[in-house]
This record gives sequence, structure tokens and C-alpha cells, in this order.
Amino acid sequence: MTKTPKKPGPAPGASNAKVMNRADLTRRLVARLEHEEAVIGGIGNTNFDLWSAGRRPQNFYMLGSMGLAFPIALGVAIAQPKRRVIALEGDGSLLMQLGCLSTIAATAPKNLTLVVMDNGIYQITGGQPTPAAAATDLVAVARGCGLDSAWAADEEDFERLIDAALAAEKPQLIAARIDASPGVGATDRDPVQIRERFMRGIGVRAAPA
Ligand SMILES: Cc1ncc(C[n+]2csc(CCOP(=O)(O)OP(=O)(O)O)c2C)c(N)n1
Repeated sequence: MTKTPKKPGPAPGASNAKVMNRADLTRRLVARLEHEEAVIGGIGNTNFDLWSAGRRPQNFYMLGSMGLAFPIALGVAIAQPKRRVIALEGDGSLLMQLGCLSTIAATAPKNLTLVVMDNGIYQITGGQPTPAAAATDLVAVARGCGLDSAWAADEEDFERLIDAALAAEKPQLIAARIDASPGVGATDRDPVQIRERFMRGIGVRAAPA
């Protein structure tokens, strides 16, 4: 008997969570930042929506490589322990770099918050389903790696989880089910400028004379 492939649906464990919108959640997140927190956007949509939520100098936009938002954020969190660091990543990208969850749990920086925007698809390359839709609960994976982790039930819960994470003494992972909308706007594809602006934004490079 041939097995019918599973249709993408809610990640197991997230079936009670509301399907939200990445741009809306990103705006809600940025609105809560008051202390020059660094925010690292992942490839594509997470960084497009971050860009659209306000051109903060403390934002870094990853281009080209899937799954590097969390590892980059870990480096920033270690380098600047007094600054809160938040990373935004898509489910497909995180799945490509799952090992970073273990490294982050073991390193346990007090100042790092991880946000997974889980639409169950590789939206930007045409909407192919990711394994997160069919089989993998990323919150359960993060817990298994040793991280505090939760699905956001709705927008208010997302804000509450962000506030709690920004006050926490351990890294926290927050996952949100999101719809299939593309990102809003588009980051300038200029890696050198992105890097320089970010380094000035977090005070490790002087502004040009
Ligand atoms: C190693 C690698 N493989 C494939 C790609 C092409 N690619 C770029 S973004 C993307 C999908 C990202 O999916 P996800 O992180 O779930 O974000 P979404 O597009 O759903 O917002 C893919 C397959 C790439 N950039 N790098």
C-alpha cells in the first residue's frame, strides 16, 4: 500500500496555538525594545520584516545562509553580556542548524532570546513544506536540547513571553505559528554596509569621521 504523504499542518504540540503574522509579531517585538537590544534577523523573511519594523542600528540582517541567526546571536550575546540579544529565524532555517540549540543551552548566556517563526514551509523559495509541518515540534526539540521553550498561544502571549525572556537569566526560545505571508519590504543586499552599521550600532566601531 502506498503511503499518502502528510499535508503540512500545525507542528505537533502547537495545534492549540493561534496562527499569527510574522510582520505583526515583529512589530510587537520591536515596540517592546527600550535598551538598544541587538536583534539578529535570519535569511529572507525574518530579516525583511525586521527591516520593515524600523531601521534600528542594532539590527543585523543575515543574508544568504540559512540557520545562522541563532549562532550569530550567540556570539553577540557572549561578546556583549550586558546587552540583551534577540534572534529571529524561520523553521526551515533552524532545521538546517539544529545543533546550535544544544550549544546555546550548554553555553547558557543570560541575555539571549530566540524566536522561531514557524509557517511549516520554506515560504521564500516557493512554499515547499518543511519537516516542522509534518513531524517535528521545534519547542520540544529545544526543550530536549536543554532550553526553556514555549509556543506563543496568541499575540498577547507572545508579548508576555518576550517580556519574560528579556528579564530572564537563561536563554529562552519562543516559537510562533505564523501564516504563509511573504516578508514585508526587502533588506538592502549589501553585507559590508549591514555589518558596518551593526558594529557602529552596538558600539564596537566608531562612526566614520
Ligand atoms: C544552504 C541553503 N539551502 C537553500 C537555500 C535557499 N533558501 C533560501 S531561504 C530558504 C527557505 C527559508 O525557509 P524558512 O527559514 O522556513 O523561512 P521562510 O521562507 O518560510 O520565511 C531556502 C530554501 C539557502 N539560502 N541556503
